[in-house]
Amino acid sequence: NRLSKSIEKILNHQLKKESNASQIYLAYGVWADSEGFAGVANFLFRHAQEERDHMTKVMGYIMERGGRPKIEGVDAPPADPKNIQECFEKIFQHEVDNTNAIYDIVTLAQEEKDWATWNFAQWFVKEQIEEEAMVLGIMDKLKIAGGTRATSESLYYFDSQLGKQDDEE
Ligand code: OFO
Repeated sequence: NRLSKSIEKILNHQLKKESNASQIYLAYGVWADSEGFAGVANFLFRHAQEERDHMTKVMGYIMERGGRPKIEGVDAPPADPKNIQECFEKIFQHEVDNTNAIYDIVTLAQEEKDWATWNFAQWFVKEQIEEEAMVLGIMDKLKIAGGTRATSESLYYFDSQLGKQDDEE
């Protein structure tokens, strides 16, 4: 059966959120590179691509269910972070916000007894657990490196490790 109008609408909202997420990671990656954090930039650029993959996943699902994806303009990314700590704090807040948006899809799918969409959204529920854990893990490493008082040596090490980090960690 086809998607209901309300499910189509919430999925299109999510499609746009994933595009915006990709833009945030891109913008922060450019910022990180300009600050000399080549490893962080590399990590953020790779993640921007993952967000774009999330967007196309939602787009594909809407089409598969007979709906019409809306490809709209993306929002301007937020201002540059003040420092590397704020960069990851903002990213973490963004991921928590995205998790809540996914939960809204699950809730609506449940209310409408749209079990296909409910099942589709479970992939994102799992993905958000991983993404939040990944960002928290990076924030822990930053803390160990000395937080705002980190030496340039420890930041250098942090940066080179992040450049090599496996995205699906
Ligand atoms: Fe698409 O998972 Fe992050 O935002």
